[in-house]
Amino acid sequence: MAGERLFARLLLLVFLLVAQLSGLLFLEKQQAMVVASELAVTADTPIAAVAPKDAVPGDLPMPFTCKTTTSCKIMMNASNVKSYNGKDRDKIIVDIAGQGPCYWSISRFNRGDLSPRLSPRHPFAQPNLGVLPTGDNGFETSDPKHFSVQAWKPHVKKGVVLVSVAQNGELWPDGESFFYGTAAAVMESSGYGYSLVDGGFSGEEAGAIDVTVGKAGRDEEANIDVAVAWFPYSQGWVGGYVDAPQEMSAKWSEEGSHSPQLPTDVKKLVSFNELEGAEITLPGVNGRHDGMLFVTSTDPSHGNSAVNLAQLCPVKKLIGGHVNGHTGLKLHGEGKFDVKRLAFGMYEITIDSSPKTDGDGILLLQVVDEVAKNKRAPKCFLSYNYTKAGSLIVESHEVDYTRPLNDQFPFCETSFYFMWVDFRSPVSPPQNLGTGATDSPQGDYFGIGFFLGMVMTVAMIVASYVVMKHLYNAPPGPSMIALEDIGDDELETGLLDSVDASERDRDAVA
Ligand SMILES: *[C@@H]1O[C@H](CO)[C@@H](O)[C@H](O)[C@H]1NC(C)=O
Ligand SMILES: CC(=O)N[C@H]1CO[C@H](CO)[C@@H](O)[C@@H]1O
Repeated sequence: MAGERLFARLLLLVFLLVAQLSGLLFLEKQQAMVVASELAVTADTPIAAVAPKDAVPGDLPMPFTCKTTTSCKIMMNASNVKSYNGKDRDKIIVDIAGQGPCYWSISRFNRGDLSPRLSPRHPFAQPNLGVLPTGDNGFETSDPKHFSVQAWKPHVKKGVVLVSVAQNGELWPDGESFFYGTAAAVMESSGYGYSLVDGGFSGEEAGAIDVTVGKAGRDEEANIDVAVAWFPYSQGWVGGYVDAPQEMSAKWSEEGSHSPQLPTDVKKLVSFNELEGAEITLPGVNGRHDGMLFVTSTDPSHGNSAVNLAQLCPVKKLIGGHVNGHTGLKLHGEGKFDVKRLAFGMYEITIDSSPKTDGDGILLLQVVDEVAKNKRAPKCFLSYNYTKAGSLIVESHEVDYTRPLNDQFPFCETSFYFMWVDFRSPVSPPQNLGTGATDSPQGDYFGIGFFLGMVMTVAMIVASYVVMKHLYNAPPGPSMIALEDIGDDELETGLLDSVDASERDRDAVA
C-alpha cells in the first residue's frame, strides 16, 4: 500500500562529522588506518575511456581525474513551449549557467529529464546547450563524435549526486499554472557517456545517474532550474545509495554503491520503521551536534517524493549550517554567512558577505526538524534562487490539496540545513591529518578521528537519526483521501523521539 510509495528509494549522503572529545581519543590508535586509507586513495588510478566503434582517440574524454566535489547550475527554459503536452513540449533550452571546478556537459535532455556528465573533453564547446533543439524530442545522441557525450557518467559506485531546485517556482506560457519544482538523482541513466566503472561507452548503465525534474504535488514532468553536485567517495565523502525497503529491510542499491568506509551490510546503519521513515545509526556520532546528513530522492517518477531529514558538520571550506526556520537563527554554522528570516517560510542567505551569482556556486538544501513523538513532522520542500543584489532567497512550501487549485502550495515553516558549494573552491571532507590541524582545527583534525571511528570503533555511543520521508506529490484525488483515512499521525509523522527537551533548549539558546 502507501508504505511502498512512502519508501521510494532513498539516497543518503552522510557527511563527515566533527567529533567531540571522543574523536580525539581514538585518533592516535587509528593512525595506521589513516595512512592505509590515504594510500588507497592515491592508488586509485584515473579511469581511461575505452574507444567505441567509430571513435578515434581524439573523440574520447581525457582519463577521469576529477577528484573533488564539483557542481553546476542547470537552466531549463521552456518559454518556447506553447502547450504542455503538445508536439513542442520538448522544445526547451537547456544551459549550464555556472560550474566547477570540474566541468560538466549534458548528453541528453527533454522535459523533466537531464543527463549531466562529468569532465567533458571540450567543456566550452557544447553545441546542444543554450539553443533550441532541432527535433521534437529534446536533445539526445549516441554519436561518440558529439562533444556532449565525450564525458563521464556519475555512478553510484564512485560518488553521490545531490540536487536542489534552484528557482522559487516557475510559470511557463504552456497553458499550465505556476508550479514549484522537485528534483531527484535517479539511477536510471539513459544519456550517453563513458562509464566510471569500466570506461565503456553506453547509454543505459546500471548505477549511472541522471536527474529528473518534476512539479511538486502534480506528479508531472517539469522544466525548472536545478543545481547538481557530485561528491566522490575517493575524496573522503561518506555516503551511499539505499534501496526502498523490501520487507522493511535496508539494502544498498547496488553492490558497492557506497563509500568504501561503510559496511557492506547497510542494515548496520539503516533500519526502516513502519511508515515513519528510516533510522540511521552511526556509532560514535551524536546526530544532533556532530554533522549534517543530506538526503535526496532517487525515485525516477519525476520528483514525486521528498526526503526530509538530517545533521551538520564542519568540513573543509564549509559555508553552511543549520537554520532554525521559526526564528531565522543559526543553530550551527560554519564559514562566513548571514541568514535572515524574511517572512513565514522565506529566508535570505548572504554568502561570505559578498554578492554571489549563478556563476559562483550553488546551494544544497535539506529539511531538518525535530519532532516529538506523535507530533506532525514538517512536510515542507525547499528551493532557492538568487536576487539581483547577490543574496539567496530560500523558500519553503508544502502541498495542501484541501485548498483551492490555484493556491495549493502555501509557505511552510521548517528548520533546514544548507550548504554552499562554491564552483572555484568547493567544500571538501577532512582528509589529511597533518594539514588538518593547522588549516581548520575543528573540521579536519577531529573529522578524521570520527571518520575511522565510525567504522572501526564499536564501543562508542550510538545516536539515531530518523529520516523522514514525505510524499508531497501524491496526485490529488482518491489516494489522498486514502492517506487521510489512515490518519495524519500515522502517515505524515516522522518520529525523532530520541531528542530530549533539555538538549533542544540548549540549542535554542546557542
Ligand atoms: C528563455 O529563452 C527566451 C528565448 O527563447 C529568452 O527570451 C529568455 O530570456 C530566456 N529566459 C531565461 C531566464 O534565460
Ligand atoms: C531572479 C529571480 O528569479 N529572483 C527571484 C528570487 O526569488 C524571490 C522570492 O522568492 C523573487 O522575488 C525574485 O524575483
